[in-house]
Parts: sequence; C-alpha cells; structure tokens
Amino acid sequence: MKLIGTPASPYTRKARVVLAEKRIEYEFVIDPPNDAKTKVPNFNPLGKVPVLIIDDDTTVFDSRVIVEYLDSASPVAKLIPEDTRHRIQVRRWEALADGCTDAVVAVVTEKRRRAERQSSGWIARQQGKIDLALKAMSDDLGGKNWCCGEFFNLSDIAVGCCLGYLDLRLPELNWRKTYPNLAKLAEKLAQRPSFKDTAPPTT
Ligand code: GSF
Repeated sequence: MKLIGTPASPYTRKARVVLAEKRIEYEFVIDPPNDAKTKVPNFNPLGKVPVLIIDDDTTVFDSRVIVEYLDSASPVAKLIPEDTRHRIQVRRWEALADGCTDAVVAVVTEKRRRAERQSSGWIARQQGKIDLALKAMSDDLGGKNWCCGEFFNLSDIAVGCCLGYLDLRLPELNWRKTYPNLAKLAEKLAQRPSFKDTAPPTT
C-alpha cells in the first residue's frame, strides 16, 4: 500500500496517524500537488492529497474515505464506532475539524497572494469559521478525556491534526490560551507515537 501526500498536509497526516494507530505498513510517497511535475492528477483527478494506492487498479481519496477504508481493512485499534449514533457523532467531529482546517488553508492561501490582491473580507469570513469551530470543539469537549465517547478514536485524530496545522500556519492565533481544554487534549495526543512520528516540519 502507498500513501501519496506531503509532510505538512494536515489531511495526509490524518491518514498517516490512522495507518500508524492501526499498525498498517505502507510506503509514504511525497508528491507536492502544486509542483509542476506532480503526478497526483494521475491518481486523483482533483489533484489533491492524500491519495491511498491500494493496488495497481485501486486508488482511494479523500482523507475521509481513506480513513474509513483503513478502519474497516484491519480490526486492530478500531477508530470508527459501529453503533450508528456514535459513528455519526465521530464523523461529525471529523467534519468540524476538517472544515476548520479547510478555513485555515483558505486563509493561508489568500495571505500568500500579493497584498493588493488579497480580500480582507474573505480572510475575515474564513477566520470567523475558525473561531466558531474552535469554540464548538472546546464546548463539546468540555471536561471529557476524549472528544467523542470513552476512548480515543477518529474524532481525536481529526481534531489533533487540525490543531497541529493551526500551530504550523497561524501560530499567532494563540488558541491554547483561549481554550485550555483543547490544549490539554493536544498535549496528550502529542505524546502518542502516531502523532510524534507525523509531526509537520516547522517551516
Ligand atoms: C482535502 C485535501 C486537500 O485539500 C481531504 O483529503 O480530506 N477534503 C480533502 N489537500 C490539499 C493539500 S493540504 O492542504 O493538505 C491539496 O492537495 N491541495 C492541492 C489543490 O490543488 O487543491
């Protein structure tokens, strides 16, 4: 099995953390989708990473489909509950965390444009999504150990990758001060080998 992605991609990290938690061997193929020579569109017509190559004929994207495939492919460390209500709540957490990450990507992409081409209204709209998503995560986490249910699962992985990406791209946000319960969760996640081994580069 091969996973195409980049070390800084938060969605790729989500798939890599799941692969590590489930002890699934794979080859990590680094291919930045914005490079002129990228081969990503050969595997995903949308030109986005991550892409999982299961075999010559089967590719899987996006990260949500990849993690569902991986969780059902191995019984080790189940990360998506079978019970419908619980499963949907875990997927809702994932959608919230991924959606927050989407807004961070949008802000960063906009801020990379030449200053006179940037839209402050667009940046403010995305920033508003990040603020509300973080508040919702913090409110829903409350004083619990894990995001959704009694045990570590995909909801915690998605939130951990989102918070890690915030640290990488918008460190000035200082979310730890506003949301100490999210900070506590992030600290706990950072100690897991699956998160340690997939930490994004600091530049
Ligand atoms: C998002 C993938 C994505 O935007 C998923 O896999 O969960 N919903 C998808 N990937 C970015 C890289 S990154 O920001 O992680 C990507 O591949 N961008 C290239 C492009 O052309 O949009």
